[in-house]
Amino acid sequence: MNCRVCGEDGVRSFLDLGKMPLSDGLVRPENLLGPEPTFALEVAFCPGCRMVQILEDVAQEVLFPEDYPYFSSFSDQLLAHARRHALNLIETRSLGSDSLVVELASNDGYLLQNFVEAGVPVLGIDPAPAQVQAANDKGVRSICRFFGRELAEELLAGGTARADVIIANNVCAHVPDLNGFVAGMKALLAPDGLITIENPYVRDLIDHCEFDTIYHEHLFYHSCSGIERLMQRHGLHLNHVEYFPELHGGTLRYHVSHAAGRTPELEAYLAGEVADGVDSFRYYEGFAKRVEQLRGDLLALLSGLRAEGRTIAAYGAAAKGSTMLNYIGIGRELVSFVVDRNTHKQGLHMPGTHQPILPVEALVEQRPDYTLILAWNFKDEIMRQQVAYTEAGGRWIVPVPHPEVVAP
Ligand code: DWN
Ligand code: ZN
Repeated sequence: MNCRVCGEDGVRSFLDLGKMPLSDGLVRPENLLGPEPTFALEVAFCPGCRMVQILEDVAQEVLFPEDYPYFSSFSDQLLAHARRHALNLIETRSLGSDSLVVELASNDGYLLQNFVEAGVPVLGIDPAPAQVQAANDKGVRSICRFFGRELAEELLAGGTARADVIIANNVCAHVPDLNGFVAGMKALLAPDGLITIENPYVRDLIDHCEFDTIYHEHLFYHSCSGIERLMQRHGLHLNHVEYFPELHGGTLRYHVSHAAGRTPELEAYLAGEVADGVDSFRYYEGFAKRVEQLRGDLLALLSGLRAEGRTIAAYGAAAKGSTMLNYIGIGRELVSFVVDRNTHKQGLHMPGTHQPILPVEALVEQRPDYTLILAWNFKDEIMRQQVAYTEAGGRWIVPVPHPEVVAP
C-alpha cells in the first residue's frame, strides 16, 4: 500500500488486529440481532515520512455519523487540561477582543468556552451535529463541518479573519486527507499565529502496549519525526513540544507556526526518537508479539476469576474499550456489563461483544466482584470517584501495560 501522507509504497505492516467493528458504533437494543459491519484493522509504518497509519479506509460519514457518541465534557481531567491550555494561551499570546481562536474538532465547546469566558472571539469547527449544538447552546460559536483546505478557503473568502491561534486536539489522527487538513491550517493561520496540536504519542502506544487505542477513527499515530516532516511538506514549522503523560495514555502537544526554529525540548525529543529508533521500522516490528502476550494474560486473568465464580463488569464505553473487548475476545460470559457516565451511551450496547452500557450507579447496585477499567487513561479519576464501590469490596482490573488487579 502507498503511504497516506507521502505516497511512497514502502509502508510496512507491523500489527494485524483482524476484522473489527467500529469502536464508536454502539449498538441500539433493537439492532442487536442485525448485521454489524466489521472492517480490517492493520497498522503500518512508512519509512519515507515516518508516519504510522492504518491500512483500511472507512468513510468519514460512517465513522462520524449524526449520532456520534463522544462528548469531551464527560472527563473532569480533560476539562481541567483544556482550561489550563486556554488560560496559558490567552496570557502568552496576549489574546483579547480583537483576536480569533479557531478549534478544529471542537466537540461540545469543552475548550473554547474558556476563551468565550475571557471575551476572546472563537470559532469551533466539528462534524458532529449534537456536539456542535451543545457548543452553541453554551455560547461557543461553532459550525458543523469537516475541516480541510476547502473550508479554510471558504471561511477566508467569506470574511473570516486569519486565526491568531488554531487548536487541533485529537483530530490529526482522524483525518484521511491529512495533507489537505494541514494546508487548510496553513491558509487560516495569521502570519505570527500559533497552531497547537495534541495527539496520543505513538511512543507510549508501543512502550505501554496501548494497542487498544488502535481503531478505525485513528488513521494516524503521531511522533515528532512524523509531525515535523508533515509540517515541512506544507511550509510550516514544528517549533516546540510539550508532554502530558497522564492524558490519553501519553500525549504530545506540538507547537507549529509559519516561522522556523526548534526549542531545546523539541531537539531532545527528535534526537531521542532517532536514538531509540522510533523513526524506523525496527521500533515497531516486535509489537505484535507483545500484544499477543497481553491478550493471553488478560484472558487467563478474567477466565480464572470467572472459574472461581467471581462476577466481572467494565468501566468506560470508550472507543478503545471496543478494541480491547473485541480483539481479546471478552464476551458477556466474562464481562457482563459496562458502565459509563456519558448519558448518550447509556442504554446502548458495546460494538461486537454487545455488553449493555449502564449508568455508573450499577457498580454499587449490582456489586460485581471486579471491574475492568476500559478507560484506563482516566483510571485515577475513575477510582477516586468510585470509592463506594471499593469500600463495598469491589476490585479494579487495569489492562495495560500489563493486566493486573490494582489495590484501590
Ligand atoms: O481521539 C479520541 C480519543 C483521544 O479519545 C476519540 N476517539 C475520543 C476518545 O476516545 P475514547 O472513547 O477511547 O476516549 P475516552 O475519553 O478515554 O473515553 C472515556 C469514556 O469513559 C467515555 O465514554 C466517558 C467515560 N467516562 C466515565 O464514564 N467516567 C470518563 C470519565 C473520566 C469518567 O469519570
Ligand atoms: Zn509516508
